[in-house]
Amino acid sequence: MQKTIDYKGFDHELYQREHYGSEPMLERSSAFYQWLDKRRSVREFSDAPVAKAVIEQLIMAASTAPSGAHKQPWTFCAVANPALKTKIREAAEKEERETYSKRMSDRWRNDLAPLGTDANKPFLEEAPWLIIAFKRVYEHDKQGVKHNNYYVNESIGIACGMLISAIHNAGLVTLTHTPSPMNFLTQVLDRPGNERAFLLLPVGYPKDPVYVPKLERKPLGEVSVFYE
Ligand code: IYR
Repeated sequence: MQKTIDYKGFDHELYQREHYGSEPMLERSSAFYQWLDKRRSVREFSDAPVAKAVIEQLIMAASTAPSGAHKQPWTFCAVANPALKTKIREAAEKEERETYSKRMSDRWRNDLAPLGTDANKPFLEEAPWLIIAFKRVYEHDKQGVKHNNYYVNESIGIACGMLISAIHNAGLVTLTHTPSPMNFLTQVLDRPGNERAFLLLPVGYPKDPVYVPKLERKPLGEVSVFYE
């Protein structure tokens, strides 16, 4: 078997799939679901450190995500610097105070009540790392010409999902924090004009003990329709 072939003028390499019989396939699928089902958004963190080498692997895992035309239109900024975390917390809480008091509808505030969230975001200083995912809307080519990336929201959304799974796999916790508007992160982290903040994920160990809202996930019948 050839390892590489030419396909329409471009190199293609042999894809080595994983082989499972039907029983192990079902067993693995069920075990994976049950393991993912244990993941919870945790809002209270221990300040115990997490090695930079771990964060690097989490970001590499996220960056394996499929993306439009394989442009990988993302930059993950990992912040451990305490002064920067304080700056981010102050700016985020300023926006969140506006959001919770003025921008949110009563209905939205009521929907959030069971989660116990408010404008205070101590996890932005307590978690040892903050990973901020920036989407890269366009790139400059060698001549300095702008080229838009493709399916940027879909691509970075998938990458963030994979990052969240990688964090869970490491035995660490996170939550999806979405201060709105998020453009203060461009200034605080000195990002270039083609990047827009998409999602902020604090990463670390949970406070011990920690409690999370008692939630039910929708059953299969409510989230799927099968056409056979
Ligand atoms: N962005 C705010 C508010 C918030 C909104 C939703 I929808 C949530 O599920 C949780 C929080 C925040 O990050 O607190």
